[in-house]
Amino acid sequence: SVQNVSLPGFDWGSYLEKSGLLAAPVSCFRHAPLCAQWDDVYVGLKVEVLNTRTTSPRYMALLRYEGFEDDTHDLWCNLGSADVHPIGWCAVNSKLLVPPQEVQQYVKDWKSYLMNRLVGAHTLPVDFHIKMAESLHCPFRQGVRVEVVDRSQVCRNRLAVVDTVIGGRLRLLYVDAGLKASAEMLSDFWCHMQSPLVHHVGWSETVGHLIKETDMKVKTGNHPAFRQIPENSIPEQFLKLRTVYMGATFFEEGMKLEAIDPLNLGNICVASVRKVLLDGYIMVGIDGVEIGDGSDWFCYHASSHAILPVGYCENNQIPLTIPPGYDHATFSWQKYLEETGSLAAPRRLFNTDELGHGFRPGMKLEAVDLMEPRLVCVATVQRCVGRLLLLHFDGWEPEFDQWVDCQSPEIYPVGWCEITGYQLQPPIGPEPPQGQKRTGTGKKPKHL
Ligand code: MLZ
Repeated sequence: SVQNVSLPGFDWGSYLEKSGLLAAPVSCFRHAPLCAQWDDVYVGLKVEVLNTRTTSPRYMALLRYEGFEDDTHDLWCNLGSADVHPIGWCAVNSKLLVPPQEVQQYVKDWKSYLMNRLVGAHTLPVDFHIKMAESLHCPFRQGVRVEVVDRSQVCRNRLAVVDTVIGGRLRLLYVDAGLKASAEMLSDFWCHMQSPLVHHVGWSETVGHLIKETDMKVKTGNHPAFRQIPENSIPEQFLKLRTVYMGATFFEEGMKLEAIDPLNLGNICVASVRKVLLDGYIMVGIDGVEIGDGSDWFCYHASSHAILPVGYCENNQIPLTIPPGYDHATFSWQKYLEETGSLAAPRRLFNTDELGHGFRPGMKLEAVDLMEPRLVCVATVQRCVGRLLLLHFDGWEPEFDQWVDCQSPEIYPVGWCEITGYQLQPPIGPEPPQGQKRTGTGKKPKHL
C-alpha cells in the first residue's frame, strides 16, 4: 500500500518557519491523539530528548538542549515521538542524561548545573506516552464489515470490509467490487472511523437509506481483508450524532436550503430536500444540476455542518453557487422561492451553532483531501465562518479548496502523520505555494 512507501519526510519545522505561520493548536482537534493532554504542554516545559544531532529535526515543538544559551542548536521536535520523555525518565530507565558534546566546553560541572536548572521546572505528564498510545487505540481491525458511501454512486451505501487502520483512519474495500473495479480505483474508500459516511452493518435499513445489494457472485480474490473471519460492526463502534426531534416541524420534501456540494466541496449551492429518512437524516439534491434519477442525492444528518439555511452565504459573504441559467447579479432567494413555489427550510432546523473553536485564518494543519480521501495533505485555514473552515491545500489551485466542519475527524494537527505513520502529502512544487496546475485533464474528479 502507498502508506508503506517511505518517502523523505516533509519538514514541517522549516516550512512553518519560512512561512512565518502558526500550526493550529492540537487542542482544536478533539479526535486527535493527546488533545486532552495538550493543556499540560506549554512553552518552557523541560523534557528529556534523544541526544543526537545527526538525525534531521522533528516537529511541533522547538526544543533547546539545556546548556545552550542561544538558539544555535535548537531543534524542532514532535512531542508525540517516542524519543521525547518527561524529566526523570532517564533515571527510571537507567539511561545516562548527558549534555550534547558542544555543551561540555561551556559547562564544567554538568550534574550541579542540571540540578539548578531543573529545580522548580515543569515537565510533561508522566503518562504522556501512555495517553498517546491509548488515544491511538482503534476499535476496528482488518475484516470488520461496515456500511459506507458508495463512491461510484453517492446516493447509496455499500457493504465494505476494513483492510487497513492507520491513526483511526480506515481503508475500506467494497466487498463486491471485484477485480475489474479495482483497476478503476473505485474499489476502496478511506475515512476516519468517526466519519459521518461510515456506519454499522444494518444502518442503511434502519434509517431508510439506499444500499447497494451485495453481489455475491463477485469474487473477492485472495486479499487478506477477505480472508479474515467476517465480523459485522455494531452501533457502539461509531460516533453518536446528536438526537434530533423530527416532530411537527422538520425538513420536508421540496424545502430549499444551501448545501455544500458533496462533489465540489468548495462550493455552497442552492439545494433542495429530496427525501426525509429516519433518525434525522435527509437526502439533498443540488438545484439545476441533478441528473434526475436521484443517483446524485446525498445523505446529510440534520445536525450536519454541510447544510445551511437560505441566506447563509449572503449573510457571511460567501459566494453562493446558483443553478445554471441564473445570473449572480439578479439572483435573489425570495424570487427563486416564489418562482419554484417552494419554502425555505426553517432556520431553527440547522445546526449553525458557533462552537468557539480555536482555528484562525493562516493556521497550518494536515487535512484529508475529501475528493481523494486516501490523501492527507499540508493545508492552511483560509477562512472561518461559524463552525465552517475553508481549507486551502498548499501548492494547489483554489479550485481544490474545501469547506469542512471545525470538528471534522478528517483534519489533524501538524505532526499527526508523523506520529501515526500515515504518509503526508507535501505541497507540490516549490514555494510559494501558488499557481500549480493539477496533472491530467485539469478537471475535477467526478466521484468521491
Ligand atoms: N491525482 C490528482 C491528485 C489531486 C490531489 C490534490 N490534493 C490537494 C491530481 O493530480 O489531479
